[in-house]
Amino acid sequence: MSLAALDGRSPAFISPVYVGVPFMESELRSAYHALIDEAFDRKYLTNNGPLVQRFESEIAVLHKTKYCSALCNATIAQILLMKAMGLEGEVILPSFTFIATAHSCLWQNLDVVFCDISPDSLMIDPDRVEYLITPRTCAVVGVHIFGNICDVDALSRICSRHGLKLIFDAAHAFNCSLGDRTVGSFGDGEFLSFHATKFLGTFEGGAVLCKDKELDAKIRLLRNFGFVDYDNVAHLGINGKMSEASAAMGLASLPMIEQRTAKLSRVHHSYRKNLAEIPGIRILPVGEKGRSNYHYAVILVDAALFGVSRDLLNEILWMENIRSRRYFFPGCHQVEYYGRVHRQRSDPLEVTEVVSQKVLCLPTNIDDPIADIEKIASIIREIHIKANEVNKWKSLQ
Ligand code: T4K
Repeated sequence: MSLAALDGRSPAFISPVYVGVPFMESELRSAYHALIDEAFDRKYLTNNGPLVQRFESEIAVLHKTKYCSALCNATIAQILLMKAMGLEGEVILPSFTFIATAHSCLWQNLDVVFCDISPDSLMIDPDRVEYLITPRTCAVVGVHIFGNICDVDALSRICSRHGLKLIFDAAHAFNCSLGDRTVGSFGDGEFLSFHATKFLGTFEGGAVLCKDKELDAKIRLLRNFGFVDYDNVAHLGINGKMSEASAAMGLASLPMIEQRTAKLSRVHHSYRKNLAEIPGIRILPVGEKGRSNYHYAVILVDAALFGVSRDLLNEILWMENIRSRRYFFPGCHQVEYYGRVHRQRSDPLEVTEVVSQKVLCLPTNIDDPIADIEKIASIIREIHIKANEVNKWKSLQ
């Protein structure tokens, strides 16, 4: 097989294949239009409308939790959750996450203390959390990444021992579980993302899931400027509301979750099978401890064994129109803003730094889960076989 980079042939895929391409089933389009027609007829487009309320109750039932407040995105969901909890001081969180998890803490005037991750799960390492707790620590934020669930039991034990709030960023964990315990039942509060690139997208959107009535009520006040009555503003709120258009997209998408999961599970297992024999490529296992939505296919590239660095592999894949992504590189502690402005106390983050140099997300929502993945895997295999030529090509650039 030839490579576009070496042989100058056209890319293996005519159109780019992306990580994070939204689901666009034909049934989704018609169901969405029907719900939007309802909103047009009602002339009610936002401010806790009937579609938002329906969406909230369906999400709460699916996640077997008591309360769900729908919001404009997951970043605002995290900020409002932390504000409603009245957090002050330091928050312990992984650096290996999307930047929004850390930024939300700073928006709430909290100091971030980055904690290392476990090399197997790529999620916050509870053993490291314990070392980072000080009298200023008020909360721990775990991030359930790539469709897997954090070590929630160890984190719960640590947080109850030290009187800390426990929050989970469940942006990647829609409808995921640990055994028979579903997201929505962990910690003091969790939040989902319904961004367009997520398993269930509402253009933009997010939600807080919790079991505490007062916490939910507070978030509802905060998302609506802090109004407690028509003319009475009792809190420093913000506009964090979800629109009816977003809720319509969410409601239209809910009947698709089984077929999406089945497709993505086929994709994941196809990647596992096709990449298994390639030296230096490890595919992150998902769904081994419970239900996953299989939305991410993540590989870790050992450059010494594979023969080519993760970054060069990424570059060559892009030349084939395979738009792989380096989620999450660099770790939050290494992005320019955090280096310049926030010289925070932190764990040494050795695992985070190694993992963020190796990780690469491959496209999952693709047209043909079997043929397309065989093609992507054979390109990756070819890059390994032709490692010397590929490295030479790069050195001549
Ligand atoms: N916590 C975690 C762990 C998260 O991963 C995220 C978000 C959050 C919190 C915060 O959630 P939100 O506040 O966003 O609800 C994307 C998403 O924008 C972001 O939501 C997501 N995580 C992150 C992992 O990915 P970018 O900056 O990489 O997006 P972008 O524009 O490069 O798009 C990614 C790929 O998706 C592209 O290759 C093209 C494709 N795409 C994108 C869009 C928007 C499409 O094909 N169609 C589209 O409409 O952040």
